[in-house]
Amino acid sequence: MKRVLHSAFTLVLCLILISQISVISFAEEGTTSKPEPEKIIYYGDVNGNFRVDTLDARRILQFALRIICITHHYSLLADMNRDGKVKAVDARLALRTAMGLEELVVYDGPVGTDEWVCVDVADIAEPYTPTVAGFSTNINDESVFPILKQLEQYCSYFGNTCTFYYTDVREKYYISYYSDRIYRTQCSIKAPYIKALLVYLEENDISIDSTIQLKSSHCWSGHYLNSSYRLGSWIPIRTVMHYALHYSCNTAYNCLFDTFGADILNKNSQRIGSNLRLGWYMFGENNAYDMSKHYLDIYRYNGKYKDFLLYEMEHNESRTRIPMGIPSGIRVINKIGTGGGKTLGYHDCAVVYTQVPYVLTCYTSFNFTRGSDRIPFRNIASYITQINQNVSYE
Ligand SMILES: [Ca+2]
Ligand SMILES: [Ca+2]
Repeated sequence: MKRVLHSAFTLVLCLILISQISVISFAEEGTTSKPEPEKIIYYGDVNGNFRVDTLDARRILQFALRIICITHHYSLLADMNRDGKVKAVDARLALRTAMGLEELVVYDGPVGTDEWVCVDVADIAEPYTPTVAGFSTNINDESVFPILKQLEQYCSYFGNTCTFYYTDVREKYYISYYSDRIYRTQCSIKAPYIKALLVYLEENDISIDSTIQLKSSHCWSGHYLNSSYRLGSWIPIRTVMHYALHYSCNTAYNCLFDTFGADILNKNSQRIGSNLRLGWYMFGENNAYDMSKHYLDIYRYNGKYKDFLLYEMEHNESRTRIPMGIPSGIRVINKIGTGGGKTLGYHDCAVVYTQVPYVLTCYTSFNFTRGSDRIPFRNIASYITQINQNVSYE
């Protein structure tokens, strides 16, 4: 959407500019008598007066937008950048030429015919127009339109119980499905928190092998750290992080959160432009769009503990959602989130290392007691991978 708006904005700006300058040049033409120009044909002269002025730029823009037709001969002259097509960029170049910002270029091609031509519809790249509510994208690469259509239809089965946000790590493209819908983060918060904490440790010269104490207030029943260590034990930070990422152990995460606090994450959220904030409680609320910023941040993390973080996220024991939708041989790091009751949330957030890697954050309110509800994650990941691998990044 952003790109479409941007190009529409550029065109409108261009039109305003052209109309304003035309008025000025008319006024000037009316008050002075210019000498007859030499009879040289230049690129951009689409009305045969041997000059390139704002009237020419306007005609080229109107032609490129399919508002008017011009003769075949003038369509050859209108191709300012000589790419074989007449588009808004040619009108912009003609305008710059008229304003003296570009050199006049003598036309050296063949003389065209007097036949009237119009811009072919196929030459205008139409943006993809979704039909399913909640679905949006800025992809206008026609080669992936059929897969986008399938993904969109697939999403329509779930209504807004499923949300996701996709972007490649260059942030050139996005696909969003209800990605502004708010959920409890569940355990998908643990990887962003630990990434922020690793930066904090490095900046404050705290060793990842220094120890923190396991207290009774940290303990969640049925979670791993408290069944492996006695209360009051001093445990290396590295080990506590391993439990939080590998087993998604709430006791381990609580031990880190209680020791180091919420600000570590909140400051990082502010830095990367995410609205996610934690208060007294170690889980927060946000949406798939904001969470994608945190996983992009994990992808971009290049600090001392990068290998540790990526290893733990690649070898965690919950790999049945997004990772199972990715062809083998492609590296995937992920962190799931699962919770029931009033704060129902069944999520997975991943970085997928395709040729141009991407982030997929999938937030849902699926019923986590049904194993079959993992399958949509895999299907969405599969569609997204095909799209990511087939769009042009030029
Ligand atoms: Ca002219
Ligand atoms: Ca052109």
